[in-house]
Amino acid sequence: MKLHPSIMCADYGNLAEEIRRLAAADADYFHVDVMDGQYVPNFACGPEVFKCIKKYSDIPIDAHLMIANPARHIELFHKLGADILTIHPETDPHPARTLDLIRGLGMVPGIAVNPGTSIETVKELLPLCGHVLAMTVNPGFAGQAFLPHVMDKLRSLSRLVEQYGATLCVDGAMTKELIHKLHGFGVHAFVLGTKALFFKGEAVRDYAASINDIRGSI
Ligand code: S6P
Ligand code: MG
Repeated sequence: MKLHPSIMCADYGNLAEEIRRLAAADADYFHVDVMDGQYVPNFACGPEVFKCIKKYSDIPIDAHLMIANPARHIELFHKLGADILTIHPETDPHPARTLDLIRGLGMVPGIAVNPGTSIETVKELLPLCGHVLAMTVNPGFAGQAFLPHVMDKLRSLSRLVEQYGATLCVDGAMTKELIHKLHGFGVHAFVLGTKALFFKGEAVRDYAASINDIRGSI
């Protein structure tokens, strides 16, 4: 099981220390949400965040591009050290070409599947992906409620993604309980946000204890 803490949920006033503590807590990847205020109604995680992660840890980066026309910026995110690079195919007129470009640069190409997107719409792209990010909230914000209608899709998607040898990762409103349930459906990677790791109101969050607790529950 791979756990991907979402860096946009960390304490930005203390980012270097947050990165060090998450790395020491045995996170598998840093999930970095890049938002452009155009494709989604929010802004998040520019190049400085990537540089900070690289400076303070050697944990690989899973970059989730919520930006219009992602093809324009693939080389930039390669230079910034992304290991997995996920695009939203509906923002790109030629997603198949962009996924090839990502693979050609040595990164793992990924697509995100929104709660309102059917599997049929993205099926042709699956053979080109190493990573499929199933959204269980609408992209744009952390801290939203889990959308239960996505559950059925996750079941079918997990079978299909496995067939193509890619990894299915679930993003949005994950809790320890949901992770347990989805693991039973064949999902093996999870983005950890406000409900699984970055709890509000805790003076110092114990990342190692939360991550151990999630791993132990499987
Ligand atoms: C949402 C974004 C996510 C959030 C993630 C974590 O647009 O793609 O990666 O950061 O959802 O937050 P939460 O609170 O939903 O678990
Ligand atoms: Mg994300």
